[in-house]
Parts: sequence; structure tokens; C-alpha cells
Amino acid sequence: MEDNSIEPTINLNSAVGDGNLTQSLEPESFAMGWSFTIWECPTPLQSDSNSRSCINLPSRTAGSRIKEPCDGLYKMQQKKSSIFITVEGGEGAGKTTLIDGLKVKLIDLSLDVLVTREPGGTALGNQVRKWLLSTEMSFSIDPQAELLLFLAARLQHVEEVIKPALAAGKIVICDRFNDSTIAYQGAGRGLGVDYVKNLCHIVLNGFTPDITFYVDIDPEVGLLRRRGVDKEEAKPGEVDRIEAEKMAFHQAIRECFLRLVKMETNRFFLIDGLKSKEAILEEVFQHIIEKTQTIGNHLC
Ligand code: Z5A
Repeated sequence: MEDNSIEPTINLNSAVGDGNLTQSLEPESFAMGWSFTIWECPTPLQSDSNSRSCINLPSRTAGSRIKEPCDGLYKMQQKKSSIFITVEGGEGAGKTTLIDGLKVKLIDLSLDVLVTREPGGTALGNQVRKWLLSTEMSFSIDPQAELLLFLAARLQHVEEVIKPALAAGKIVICDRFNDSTIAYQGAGRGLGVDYVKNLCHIVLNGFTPDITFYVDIDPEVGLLRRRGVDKEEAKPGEVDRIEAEKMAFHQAIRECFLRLVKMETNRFFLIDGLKSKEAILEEVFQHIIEKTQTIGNHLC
């Protein structure tokens, strides 16, 4: 497994006390999601060259907290630092653009980020992607078969890629997940929203993202945007098999996404896809910081 350890220095600045110090460090001052808490600080703090007090943490500190001095170092307690984020939306909503920007911002904070997508992310997922999206496939696909193929690809993706990455403390950002299946197959194909929702729950044994951003855009605008971008599944200027559906299909999907957002306000954030790329990125980034703090506090 990849070694994700780092050795950060935490500057305590005004938090220097004479011993019993309980201090949660501001998330902006170090990597978001790392939730260090200085539990007790019974020895005099060291000073760095700028006369600021600091503690040099030992390696493997992701999501840890300092408990008590041990062998000259500080004992750490592990807690969850990983987070599973999904981004949903119709065609051309700006999901890929948003995820690319988020990745850069989070990596700038020294966070370990894994970006993946559906269908895809594994050899099986990429194969399913080809079958389901390519305009060159000459066979027809029954809607139930399509649903089961998306779910088979997802199960493989979760077990092979997503869960191991989360277990390693990474932030996982996935372009589309269960909500796409509920909207596209449940509402768009008419298989039934509740039926597809239940099936997703059964297949993944309730595995759910921590945060979901739904980027909302009128499908007419989204499809126009999409036509300017080449895709591996369709020839330049063309659309893929699902994009090629009638406008009513895409409108039904949008309406379903909007209903899902209202049903799970704890997990979903509704993002206006007509805002500028920069504004969307900043808004989403702030939501992640706030939500991560909530998750961190909850797990303390
Ligand atoms: N599908 C399904 O049916 N069931 C399932 O369970 C799953 C998926 C998982 C996957 O397509 C297809 O599979 C999808 C649903 C179905 N159906 N279709 N069609 P995909 O992964 O290949 O593509 P996509 O997810 O639909 O993404 P996309 O079309 O590539 O769009 P996007 O990622 O949201 O947009 P983008 O590439 O970031 O941006 C598109 C253009 O807009 C680009 O030129 C950007 O520069 C521009 N853009 C982006 N943001 C902005 C803003 N804010 N303002 C102006 N312009 C912008």
C-alpha cells in the first residue's frame, strides 16, 4: 500500500499555555480533514526559528490527535479523515470542470485525493462504459439489463477502488454514483425511482457518499455545452448513446435529481450550474470544509 505519511509542523501561536492545553487547530491553517486536537501538552513546547511554539509530529498523523507524551513523542489517536464525495448532474453541467478544480485545491492543502468516475474506475467499469455509452455498439440493451450493468460496475468500483482508498485515509471524489442511476434508470428509463433506490441500497449494502454536490442546469444548456467537447464514446460533434435520448428524458432526470436533493438535505448540496466556474469551485470548496468539520467533530 502507498505510504501516505507526512511530518507536518503544527504552529500553536496564541495557543501556547503552561501545560494543560486543549486546542482544536483551525482547519485552514493545515490540511482540511486532518483534525488534529492537542489533547494535553504537559512539557514545555519547543520553539521554531520564528519563536513560534510548535510540535513536530511523528509520521502517520492523518486524522490523528495527540493524546499524551510517549517515548519523547506524542501519542496519536486515529480517527476518520477520509471522506467520500460524489458530484452529480446532467450532461454538460460542469462536473468534470468542478472536480478538476477541486482536486488541485485539495492537493494544494497536501491532502491525498483520488478522483474517479462512473461508469469506469476499474477494468470492468471501463468495459461497461464502452458497452453502455458507445454509439458504435450495434446491439440493443434492455433498460433492466442497463441498470444491472451500471450496478455491477459500481459494486466492483466500490470494492476494488473506493473502499480501499477511504481506508487509506484519502478523499475520494467520484463523478456520478447511485443518484445518477436513480435519476437516469429510475426516472429517465421509467424503471421506478424507489425500485432503483432500493436496489442500489441492497447491492452496496447501504454504502453512501458523505457529501453529494448536484450541479443543476437546464438540459438544453448542458447539451449545448457538451456538443463543444469531444468524447471517447462518440465521434467529434456527436453525442453518446444516453445523451442522444429525447429532451423529455433529460428533463425527467433533472426533476428527479431536484427531488432527491430535497429528500436528503444532510448529504446533498444544490449548486447552480449557471454560475461561473470559479464561483462554483469556491462554493463547493467551502461546503467541503464545513461538512468535514462537522464530520470531524462528530467523530471526536
Ligand atoms: N449514467 C447512467 O445512465 N446511469 C448511471 O448509473 C451512471 C451514468 C453512473 C456518463 O456520461 C453517462 O452515463 C451519463 C449518465 C449515464 N449520460 N449521459 N449522457 P459521462 O461520464 O461520459 O459524461 P457526463 O457525466 O454526462 O459528463 P459530461 O457530459 O462530460 O459533462 P460535465 O462533466 O458535467 O461537464 P464538463 O465536461 O465539466 O463541462 C462541459 C463544458 O461546459 C466544457 O466545455 C466546460 O468548459 C463548460 N463549462 C463547465 N462549467 C461551466 C460553467 N460554470 N460555465 C460555463 N461553462 C462551463
